[in-house]
Order: sequence, then C-alpha cells, then structure tokens
Amino acid sequence: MNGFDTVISGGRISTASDTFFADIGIKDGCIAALGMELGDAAEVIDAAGKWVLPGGIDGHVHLSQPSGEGIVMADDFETGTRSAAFGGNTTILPFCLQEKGRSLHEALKAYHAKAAGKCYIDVAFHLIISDVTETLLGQELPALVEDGYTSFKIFMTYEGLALSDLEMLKVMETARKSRALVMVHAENYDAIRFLTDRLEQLGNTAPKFHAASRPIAVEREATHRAIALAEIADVPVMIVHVSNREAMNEILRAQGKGLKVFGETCPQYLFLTADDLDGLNMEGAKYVCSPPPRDRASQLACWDGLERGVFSIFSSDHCPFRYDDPKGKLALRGRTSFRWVPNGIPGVAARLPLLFSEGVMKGRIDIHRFVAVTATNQAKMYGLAPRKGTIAIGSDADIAIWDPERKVMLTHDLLHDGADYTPYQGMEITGWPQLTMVRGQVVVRDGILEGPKDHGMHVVRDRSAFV
Ligand code: DUC
Ligand code: ZN
Ligand code: ZN
Repeated sequence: MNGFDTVISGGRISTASDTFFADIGIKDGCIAALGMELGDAAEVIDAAGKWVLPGGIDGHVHLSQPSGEGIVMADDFETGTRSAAFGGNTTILPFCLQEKGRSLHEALKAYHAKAAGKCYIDVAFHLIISDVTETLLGQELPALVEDGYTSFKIFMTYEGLALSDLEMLKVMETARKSRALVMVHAENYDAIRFLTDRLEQLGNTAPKFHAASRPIAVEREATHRAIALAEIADVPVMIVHVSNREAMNEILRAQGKGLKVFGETCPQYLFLTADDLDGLNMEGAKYVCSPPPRDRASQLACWDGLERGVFSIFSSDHCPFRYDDPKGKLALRGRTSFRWVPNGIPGVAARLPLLFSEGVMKGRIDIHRFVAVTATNQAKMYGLAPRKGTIAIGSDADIAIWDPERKVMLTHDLLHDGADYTPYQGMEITGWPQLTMVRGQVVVRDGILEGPKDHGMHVVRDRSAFV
C-alpha cells in the first residue's frame, strides 16, 4: 500500500507550462506524488479521457458586500463558494469593504464572521479602502499586510468610495513601503456624474443609458491617471476589469516602458456588449456592471489582450444581485433610473466554462494560457503560489477534472448561485468541470455537491510574486 489518501489516475494533466499523462497521489490534502501507475489508495478517481487542471482561482469576487440602502447582494459565502466550486474553482478572493468611518479591522472582523463555517472552498480577502486616514496609512494597513492581507482595491469612482488623486498617492506610498499590491477601479467619477446628470435631464433613464454614462474615454482617462500616479509613487499596480482597447493600450504602453502595470479582464468584456443593456422593459438591468460591456471591437481587443499577455489574469468580478427582487436590480429606485441600479453581475461559476469553451476549444488560447490566467498567474499575483495554482509535488491538492467533450447549454440552474439569472443564458459550451477538489476533499462530483460547507479555509497570503 502506497499510503495515499487519493489517487487521480490516468488523466491528462496540464499546468501553465506543460501537459503530461500521470497519476496524482494525494496525502493529507497535498500533492505527494506524480508518477505512472501510482497504484491503490483509499479512493481512486478514474480520470481517463479527462483533463486534470489546477483548480480555478478567482481573484475578483464580491460576496455579502454592503451595496446601498435596501440592496442585498445575492450571494453570501455559502452560496458564493458553492457556485464557485460548481464552476471548477478551488479558491476565491472576495473583497472586504471598509465602510466610511470604520476601521479595516472592524471590516475584517465582520467579513470573517460572515465566512466562518460557510465556505466550500478556500478564500482569501482583498481589502477595499474607502477612508484614508493617517492611522490607516501609518499603522493599520502595514500591520494587515504583515498578517497576509497583501492586496487592496481603491476606487476612482462611486459616492463614498472614490479617492482623490492625493489619497490614491498616499495609499500607493503605503503599499510601496509594505510591498502590497494596489488594485484600481479606473473610471472618472466627475465625468460619470456629469454624463449621468445630462442623460437624466433628457429623460434617458433606462438601463441602456448606463453604458452611455460611462463611455470608453471615462475608463481610458482614469486608467492613464492611475498608471501615472503609480509611476509617480513608484509602485506596481493592477488595473482590474478592463473592458476595451483604449484602456488596454494604456497598460500596454506602461508595460512597454518597463513599469510593473498589470491588467485583468473578465467574462462580461468577452461575451457581452452594450446591446445587452437594451432589453425590453427593465431586462437590461441584468447586464448593468461597471465598466459596462462595450462593442464587438472591444470584445476582440480583450481577447487580444488575453492572448498576448497584456492581461495576466481573467477573473469573474462576480458581483451578483437578483433581478426580479426589490432588494436587487428591480429595487424601487433602480426602476426610476439606471443611476440606482446596483452595479454588478454574476459570473463566478460561468467564468471557467466560458473561457474553456470559447478560448481553448475554439483555439484562441491554448490550455496553458487558460491555466495561467485562471489559476497560476492569479496565485502568483496574489501571494498564493506555490501552495496554490498549479499541480506540483507539495502544492495543495486543489484540482478540477474537466470533461473536454461535454456539451452544455448554459442555464442558471447549473450555476448554483443565489441570483435568479445568468447573463450568459443559452450559450452553448463545450467542456465542463466534472469534479472539483479542494485540499484533497471532493467538493463537487458529477453535478452533485459533496463537500462539507465548512471545508473552505481562510488562506494567509504572502506578498505578490510581482511586487
Ligand atoms: N466594481 C467592481 O469591481 N465590481 C462591481 C462593481 C464595480 O464597480
Ligand atoms: Zn470595480
Ligand atoms: Zn468587482
């Protein structure tokens, strides 16, 4: 007897760099051996004919986040991590939002309480900084980075969240000293306010005007400014949820200068357009997210950025609100103007099947790039490597077994989240995660939830490999 708890046998293993056929021997939640015919174990999982990949890491997820008066996010940690597991993910990084006037410690305490005992897969928190005080900059943030919260997001838009350029520089300065990674939501707040007021004055309040209120120039300008501020502060920066070529070119230009500027794109920018916001009645509200989906040319640009490596990660920006719900997209105020429709769409379960099908199966990216942008680069970017994000001896046994031939029409019931729709309804998908395993524990197998809901752990992160 070899002493393995589990052997995954006969699969085709792909990492960000290699593809090979081997068995995986798992012991105490870790990958203990890779080899030919590893033999018996307490459990043998037959993966013949299947693709064995590192479990997905989704570096951009919102769960149980306060979202304005009367609005409730559709997923908490239980439903969000469940849905993520069904989509082949083994770790997610939700955001912990600091509310104005509160400390980050208070915010973290509340988020850990929300997550405790309710996670099917592993989680690690990014911080969202909304209140830039001297205490936060000088004491709180540096201490939290030491404790493993090594990335934080700042916003250039939204009431109560938008930071001034000076505040951004101060946060970046703290990040530089602490070697943390700053993530930026790059949209120009004043421009959005100006355009929103103008649209409303003309009576243009339907969901489709959300896209017109934040055109590409709004994102391009803020992306340019965020990068310039990061250059001035001499700090790496991650521009999240990039939606179009002009913003992407700002990143590319900075990369060309040798700056540590990273980019992320998301499914909504590959698979949706602003036309989706133009549904009958309020249906367009289902697609309201920021930045908004753009046009076909922007979709192609985002594909281009993924293929060429301008974007190092592909994340969901899962930010779910129920549609037909007075606490969601159709809240009373949301019906009066796009301004009040909660921003965000679900995607944590659809992210990997969409990219696998449209990217790998259609030959736009190879399986190694798929693994890189959905797992390995995410792990390196956010300080989880080498423990997570790859299949290697000593790494956590975080694995997704894919059936590359399974054909699925995407419907909401396959995704197991707390929303009541998927923006990707009806898409024909080839390839589906058949089994998701977190630290050796099967969480989802053949469409059935097996994992206990307290299996997921909070992961203390190292510094980003790129900082
Ligand atoms: N930004 C996000 O990252 N998610 C949802 C809403 C937003 O503006
Ligand atoms: Zn954002
Ligand atoms: Zn987000």
